Amino acid sequence: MKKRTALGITLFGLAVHSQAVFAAEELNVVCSAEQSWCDLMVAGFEEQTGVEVAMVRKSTGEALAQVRAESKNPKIDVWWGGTGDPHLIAASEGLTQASGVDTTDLLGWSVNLSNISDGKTVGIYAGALGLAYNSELLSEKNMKAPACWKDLVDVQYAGEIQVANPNSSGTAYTELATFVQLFGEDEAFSLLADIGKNVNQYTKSGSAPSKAAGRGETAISIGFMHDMVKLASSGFPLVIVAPCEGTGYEVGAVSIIDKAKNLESAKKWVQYSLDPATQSRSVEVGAYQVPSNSKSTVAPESPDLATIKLIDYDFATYGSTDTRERLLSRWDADVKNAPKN
Ligand code: S7P
Repeated sequence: MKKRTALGITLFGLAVHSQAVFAAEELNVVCSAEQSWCDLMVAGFEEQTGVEVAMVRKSTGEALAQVRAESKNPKIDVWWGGTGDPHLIAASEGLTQASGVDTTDLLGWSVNLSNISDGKTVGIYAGALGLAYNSELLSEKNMKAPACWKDLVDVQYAGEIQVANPNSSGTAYTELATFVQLFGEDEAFSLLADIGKNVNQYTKSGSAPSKAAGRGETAISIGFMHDMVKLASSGFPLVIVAPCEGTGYEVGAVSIIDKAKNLESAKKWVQYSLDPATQSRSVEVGAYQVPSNSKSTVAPESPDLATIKLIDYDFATYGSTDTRERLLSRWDADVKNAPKN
């Protein structure tokens, strides 16, 4: 009887021990890039580390809203992808923490984000903003091809332009911040309101307008050129335009959430997402952003940022809470709710 008890205790001890050894590490990720890229990143990470990842895809503004709402008890460990400004805002509000990652091989625009945020976010890719038009629809409707931002106010484009809402979309916030930097705030808002007269829909997601243009549901879209390249190289009749006045760009980012419950796995993710081997895989899903690690392979399809007239985008200013809140309130009042006539 005594013997059986001793054996029972030993077996119980073994069971507890093996549970501890085999309990899988976990990681909760909010991903603000395209779904196919998010899925590829998760599969690669699970394979490489054995960590089990639960991932949800959200537009950048929505991801920021979730991180803010859960600040006392975060469900997310790491936020990967999406434009850098909201990542910088999260950092300045104390919602993210430094990852301690080595930035030696990273390009200047990536390290810039890290410097502004005391290491709480870092750049993973870059991409320029532009226009695309559906060439078949344009010739069918006898419309001229736009070459500049200001061309978009022309009445010939009434109901033919689609762009996202900057409250939810990082892409559209980049557009808003770009207009303010290019034209000055008052002119930017009057231009956006005039273009708004031709807008058929403000979408939630930043890549939706170019997908709609590809399918011929709208003639013109505003968005990131790399998203347009993906559609054009899949056979959609899209022509991509770098606007004549110049344009802004994004630095996509990765951040570890403050009080992350799976901190070690989150750090592994940041490391993994900056690794040239990981970054070079983005072409597998047609993600043509420029990668941030100087040792990563740049796809030949990626828009060459050196040949595009880029503004000197002020990430510190446009990635601050005050500026973003003020510009979004004004956009709601002056652009979204502006009369169409
Ligand atoms: O992965 C494509 C991409 O354009 O999506 C991100 C974008 O911020 C997420 O979409 P929203 O505009 O809806 O927030 C970009 O960072 C990225 O390049």
